[in-house]
Amino acid sequence: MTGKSPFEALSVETLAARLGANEALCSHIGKDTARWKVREVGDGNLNLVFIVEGATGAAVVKQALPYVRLVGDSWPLPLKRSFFEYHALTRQEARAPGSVPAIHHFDEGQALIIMEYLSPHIILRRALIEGRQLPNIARDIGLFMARTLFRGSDLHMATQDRKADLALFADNVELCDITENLVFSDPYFDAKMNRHTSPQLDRIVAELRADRDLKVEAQRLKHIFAANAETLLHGDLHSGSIMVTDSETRMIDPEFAFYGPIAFDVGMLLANFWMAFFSQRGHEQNGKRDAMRAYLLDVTVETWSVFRTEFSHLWRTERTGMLYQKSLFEDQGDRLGAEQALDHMLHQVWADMLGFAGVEVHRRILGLAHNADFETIANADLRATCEAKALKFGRHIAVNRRQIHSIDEVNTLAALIERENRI
Ligand code: SR1
Ligand code: MG
Repeated sequence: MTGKSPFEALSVETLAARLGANEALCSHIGKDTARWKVREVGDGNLNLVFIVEGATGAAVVKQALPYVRLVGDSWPLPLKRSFFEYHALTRQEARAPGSVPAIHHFDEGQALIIMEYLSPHIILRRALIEGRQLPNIARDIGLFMARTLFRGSDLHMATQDRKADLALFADNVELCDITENLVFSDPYFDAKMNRHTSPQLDRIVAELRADRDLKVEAQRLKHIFAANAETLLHGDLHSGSIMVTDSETRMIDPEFAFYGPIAFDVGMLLANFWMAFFSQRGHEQNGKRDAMRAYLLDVTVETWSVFRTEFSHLWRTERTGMLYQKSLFEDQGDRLGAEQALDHMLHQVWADMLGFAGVEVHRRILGLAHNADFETIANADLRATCEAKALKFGRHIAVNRRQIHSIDEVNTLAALIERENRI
């Protein structure tokens, strides 16, 4: 199969015949296609994902479809998202080595990426639902975010390189459009594809849609998302985009990559930890999850702390871009000036991060794309109780983001809301 043949979706039945001559794949798994075993394992919203095992190894073949898999061909989506995913992965590997799967091959025409099969990794979201406490995720993800977000910005890059990249990723229009609508607007009106646990959440949903302060804040955040082309984002950094073992963490699926605000990836990620926290009450069939809840709040503290510390370290050691040049500060003996600018920047990232986290919580409960943390709670009343608390938390941090000063403050609030008896 070459990049010149017309696009055709792979299937379990056709994959070996179509990729049997692919040198990169054969070199990793063996060229005897009779021994290949193919499984389709994609459980995301958009793409096909195959695991192909051969005599000498295994690999993942990920292929974009010309539509949204979750919805069907009534919602077309360009294949070029695979191009953005490939280019984002190569940049993430350069900026945060070892944090993403190795790429074996990219075929733009067939919108497919052949990459390293991560085993025995599982999706982080699944591990958190199972109540597993992974020791390294806060450190690994905090470092990943600081390194990719700092090194993809004008704080570090040569400005001509950053501008070329900005132009390249600016074409990821349709995936940005998904985020712009699904995250920042749809949850706050009666959008066609919305759904929520009903009737249990009906009253709360009506209250949120009538909440002027919340809607204004959500639109302010959308404005920042669309207008603040600060760095190359992962763009969809939730716990379903991270694969883990007890000792390893890898980020996957950056097809939503584009130039946006540093705070977006951080907020989306922390929102998913807070949702995992609020969902634990729904997963207590085999025992209390008090320790898991404490662990999840600790993870938010450590992730933010690692992100802040590494970002500050890079600010002091790798600030080679055209922003806040050393010639204006350190080179004139004004280290304090550089520290002051860093403080201002981190303060802004903090406040915007809280806002992005708040709306991410809302969209996962009120919009089209829900998450398994809540969805796997079979008892609808119990699910709604967990969701209602998360909604309340999300509203508070989005609207009050400029008045909240520490992650301990946020977590004290989360714990208070989680223990409330009434919703
Ligand atoms: C129609 S796509 C819905 C969601 O799935 C992806 O993982 C993104 O989070 C997107 O918002
Ligand atoms: Mg994805």
